[in-house]
Amino acid sequence: MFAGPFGVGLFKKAAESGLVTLNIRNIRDYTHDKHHTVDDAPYGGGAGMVMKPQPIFEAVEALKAELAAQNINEAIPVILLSPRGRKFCQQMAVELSNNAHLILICGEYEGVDERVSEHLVTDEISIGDYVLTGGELAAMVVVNAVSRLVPGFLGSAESLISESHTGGLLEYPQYTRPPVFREWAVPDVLLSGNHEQVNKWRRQQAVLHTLQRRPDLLVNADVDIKEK
Ligand code: 6GU
Repeated sequence: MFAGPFGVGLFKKAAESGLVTLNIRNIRDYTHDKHHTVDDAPYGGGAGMVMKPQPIFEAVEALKAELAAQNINEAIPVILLSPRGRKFCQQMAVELSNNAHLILICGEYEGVDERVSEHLVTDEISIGDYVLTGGELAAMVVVNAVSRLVPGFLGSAESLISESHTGGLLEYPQYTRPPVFREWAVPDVLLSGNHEQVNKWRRQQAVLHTLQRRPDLLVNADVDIKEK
């Protein structure tokens, strides 16, 4: 599943240059029985299966041992992707990007033995209020959002400054050539060459778009009294 999204574009480039490394493990490789069993029926009954603690603990311990062998001994966040987790946001991506290493565990919706949450995991993350069949796509979302914040990942650091969710506002609208497309003209101010007016317009548009589409963001956004 991971080969596709991480085998193209900026991530591929960053991986090739050694800026980011993805080290994917299959939980089944850490089982000890003939059938490589990773789940079992829930105690107390009920539908679905529960992921066993042993293969998950051993997979994480193996990763930590490999890092220790490379003299990497800092505390490494161990994150369980689960619909029960804290809702992922840009602020969390920024915080996670300050770690040199992260361990992500892809849970399954039916559940993971609670001892994983209690004794192995340092944080549980969900990517939104909807249900996926497993944590893999969520892990890819987290890896993508965090990786692009690694210095050098993006071509220009500028694209990080004005993008949506940085500063709590949505990004202002962008236009490119042609100046008139199907009779829809680019706003005059953007063609004026007046950078002060352009910046003022962009700021107003960012506030306006946020008000119209995501008023919830304005509560914590970086807006002054006049903009409020
Ligand atoms: Cl992290 N896992 C699953 N299975 N579903 C989700 C999710 C995670 N985040 C949102 N929905």
